[in-house]
Amino acid sequence: MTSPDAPRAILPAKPVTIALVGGFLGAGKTTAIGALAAELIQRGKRVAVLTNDQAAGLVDTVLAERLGVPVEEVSGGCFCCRFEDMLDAVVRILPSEPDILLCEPVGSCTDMAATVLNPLKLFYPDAFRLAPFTVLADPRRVRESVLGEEPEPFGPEVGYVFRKQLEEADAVMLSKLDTLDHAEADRLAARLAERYARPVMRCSAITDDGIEAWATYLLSGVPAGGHVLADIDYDTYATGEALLGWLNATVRVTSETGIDGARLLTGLLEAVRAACAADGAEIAHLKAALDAPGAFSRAHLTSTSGAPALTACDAHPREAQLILNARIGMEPERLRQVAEEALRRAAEAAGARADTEMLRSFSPGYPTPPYRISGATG
Ligand SMILES: Nc1nc2c(ncn2[C@@H]2O[C@H](COP(=O)(O)OP(=O)(O)O)[C@@H](O)[C@H]2O)c(=O)[nH]1
Ligand SMILES: [Mg+2]
Repeated sequence: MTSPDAPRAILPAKPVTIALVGGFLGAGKTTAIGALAAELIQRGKRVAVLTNDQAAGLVDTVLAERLGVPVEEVSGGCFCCRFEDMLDAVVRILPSEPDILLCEPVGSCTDMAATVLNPLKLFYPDAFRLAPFTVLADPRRVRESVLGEEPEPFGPEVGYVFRKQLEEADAVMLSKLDTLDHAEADRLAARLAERYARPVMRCSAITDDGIEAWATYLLSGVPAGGHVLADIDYDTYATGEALLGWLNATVRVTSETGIDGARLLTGLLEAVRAACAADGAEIAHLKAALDAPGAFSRAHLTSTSGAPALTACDAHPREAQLILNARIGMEPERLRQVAEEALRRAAEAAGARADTEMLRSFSPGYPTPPYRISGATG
């Protein structure tokens, strides 16, 4: 049954489980979704993925497509503000008859329980089963924004968004477990459990530690969306989001002698990182992918003080598409300059030509979700 007030009718052949995997920018959502998808597929489940961003041109979509499962992208705003676009994307993916749809909301968004989970529950009680809402927490950001043990690099309003994300989780997932020793993992998990009074799980999407237990939990029938934010201040939330500069670019890269993906991507991220360090701007997530038939490389950075994490292939294609996504505590216009200069320099150093096809830089606008249902929906 579809509720008469539902924005549109959705009637899958059988109910689809929807699992929202939230968390701040760079927390490890896309990587964890990849590991979770592999685990679910091994259990005989049909998996599909929904990616989401403020603008088109997503590294995450390319990464999700590489999982070999059906993928749809919702761009132009978060699931909450683009609820009907999210429904359209779900409808597009239904012909693949997924058992479970893994959805990654924009990492600067919160209030998902009220604006996405509750509307889904209310409007589509028979079309969807909601898996518990997992919110991933990067250990470093926990120390900064929950425990106050390190300075908050983006300022208090972004810290507010980070804490609201955890506050509405059905379960908190301490991510990047492989980067912690046992004592530190125990300490952070205990502090999170004490503060948020709900299950705290741990995982590493690199070693697969904790992924099996997470899959079992998601399929366990535990109720979802039980922690709607009662007192969210949208002005503070909007200020936090607007402090982040956003940039999505797609660039055609060519080289007669072949493109060295590792060199190009490392050079690109290093150049952006150096400019951020000079400006005192913190990187939330900077990611780039170089995509050509039979040749795929990618690199990420999740802080200005880190070194790029690179996964590169040996092939040197003559032509490739470069996708650059940056979410940085920097004015969008400055971010555009930094990215353009970094692209120019990295291409030159790699002996390649870079032609920008699309480049957008902006700050996310005030969140205006069309549906906000704060009461119990049964
Ligand atoms: N060490 C470690 N790094 C991880 C893990 N999961 C993700 N990462 C890295 O963290 C960065 C951001 O990951 P991503 O999944 O794109 O984060 P998202 O923005 O939350 O989707 C990438 O460099 C990943 O390789 C993990 O379990 N362990
Ligand atoms: Mg992601």
